[in-house]
Amino acid sequence: MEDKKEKLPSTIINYYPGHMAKTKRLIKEKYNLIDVVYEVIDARMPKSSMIKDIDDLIKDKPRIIILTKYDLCDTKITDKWVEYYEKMGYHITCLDLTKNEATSKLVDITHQLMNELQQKRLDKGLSKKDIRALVVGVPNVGKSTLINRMAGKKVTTTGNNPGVTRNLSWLKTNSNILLLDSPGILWPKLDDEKQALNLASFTSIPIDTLPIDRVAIYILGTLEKYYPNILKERYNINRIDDDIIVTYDAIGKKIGAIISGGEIDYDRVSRTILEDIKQERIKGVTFDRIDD
Ligand SMILES: Nc1nc2c(ncn2[C@@H]2O[C@H](COP(=O)(O)OP(=O)(O)OP(=O)(O)O)[C@@H](O)[C@H]2O)c(=O)[nH]1
Ligand SMILES: [Mg+2]
Repeated sequence: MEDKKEKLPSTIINYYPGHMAKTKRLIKEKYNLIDVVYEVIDARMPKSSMIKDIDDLIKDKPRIIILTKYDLCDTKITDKWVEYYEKMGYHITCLDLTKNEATSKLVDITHQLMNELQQKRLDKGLSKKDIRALVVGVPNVGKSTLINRMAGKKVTTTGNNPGVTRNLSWLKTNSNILLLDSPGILWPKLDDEKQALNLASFTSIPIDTLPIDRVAIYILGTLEKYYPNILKERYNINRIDDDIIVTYDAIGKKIGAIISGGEIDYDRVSRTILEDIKQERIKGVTFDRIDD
């Protein structure tokens, strides 16, 4: 365990599969058709799940930031981020997409933002147009789930893994808004270590992109720092030791991750921690902090 910790790779992660570059190219081709951009981010990582070079891609198009998975976040912290982005002048809305009524506020904001454009058309004697919105974001944040909600039925595939959507496609909703679903995108070099670890913690990059124990140790450290009670309750441990390995051992014993000779199966402990976030057994957490 200790050995592995010392052999950490450099913090630059080259995870940028070809389909992401292709997606950006296709978005640029469709740029002129797009009226508004829905930038979907995960409420548990309001900073880390923002696409780094998004401005290059969408330039001056009107943008609405959508924080999904609001049901899984620490609302106290995430609400501070919402205020922060609002102060910066962004339009922003939080959604729990497990609930049906979720998207009506977003529809209202969209039509408000498009009011001027529609009015110009009416002034010219044209009819109102269907609004075309690009739905964009890092992998697995809920872009396709949002579209299905807005369509009121399953029109695009979803799944709890990064890289489920593979093509760009226009999909109809009930509210005069056409949505362009797009595959999750990142940028060529994930050179911010904390951002990469957050993306890995919440399944926005594949599990094998970073060493799994590196991610699990980061999750444990973050839970210890901000959410010790969630950590204690989840693994039924009474106290948290300063030495993270002691915590690892305690969790290993509680979940029965023991290999022959009574050693702790650290790999299994790491996988369990990641899986517990993925399967929503650890929730009520937000890892990004404004003053970090
Ligand atoms: N609890 C909860 N789960 C959500 C929410 N939104 C999406 N999910 C889940 O998140 C997972 C990913 O959703 P998708 O809609 O496939 O994500 P995506 O952004 O389209 O992902 P890619 O196409 O892989 O980039 C699925 O398991 C969804 O059920 C939400 O608001 N709350
Ligand atoms: Mg998708």
